[in-house]
Amino acid sequence: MTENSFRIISSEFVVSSASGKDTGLENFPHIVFTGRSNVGKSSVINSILGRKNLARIGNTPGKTRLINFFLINSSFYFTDLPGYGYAAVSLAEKEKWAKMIKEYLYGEKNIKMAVSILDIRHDPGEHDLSLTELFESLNIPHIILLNKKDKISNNVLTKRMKAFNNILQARSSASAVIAYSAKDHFNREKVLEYIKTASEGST
Ligand SMILES: Nc1nc2c(ncn2[C@@H]2O[C@H](COP(=O)(O)OP(=O)(O)OP(=O)(O)O)[C@@H](O)[C@H]2O)c(=O)[nH]1
Ligand SMILES: [Mg+2]
Repeated sequence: MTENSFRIISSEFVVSSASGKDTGLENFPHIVFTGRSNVGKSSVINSILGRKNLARIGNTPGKTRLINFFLINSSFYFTDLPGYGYAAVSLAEKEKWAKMIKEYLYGEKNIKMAVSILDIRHDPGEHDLSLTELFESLNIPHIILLNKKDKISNNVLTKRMKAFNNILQARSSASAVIAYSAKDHFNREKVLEYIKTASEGST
């Protein structure tokens, strides 16, 4: 890492909210993290920030029910969206989550980038794909992280990257598809490059 590299200097939890509205958030860029429940959103946020337990990591899928906002380097926000697709949650609850996420994505004008998190072992589901399409239609630049890379061999990694690129080609305009591990921080520096660009993002 060179001297002038972007670094995470500070990170703090700010607020849990259904929308981020009326919570006193500053007019700073937002970087949004999305993904199915249990895919490792909170773990990835902790890994990127170099924190052990800032974003709460749940053993119970579907634990994060509100949108969690974190202030990074006193100048931009990380947004941890509640995970979707957890089977044990009622339809009414799922619809409530979908409405909350959509209202935030459509309503918040400071969103500079979305980070979609998938499990590298599993193909993306319809919900994952429709979210990347939504980002595209809202002109939100996005990257895709294939998390839990530590759980597969390098041989399988090559196959999975190919499979993802084939599936995503048709449905996604993500700027990058990056294998990641929240456990051993594989590709953290690469992801920080994207975070840097988005957090400095001109409007
Ligand atoms: N081996 C491995 N385990 C991981 C990785 N990322 C997350 N996990 C584990 O996966 C489980 C779910 O992680 P969370 O970070 O809570 O997932 P989440 O997407 O925030 O889940 P919800 O908030 O419930 O939607 C935890 O047991 C984590 O320890 C990874 O890169 N490698
Ligand atoms: Mg979580």
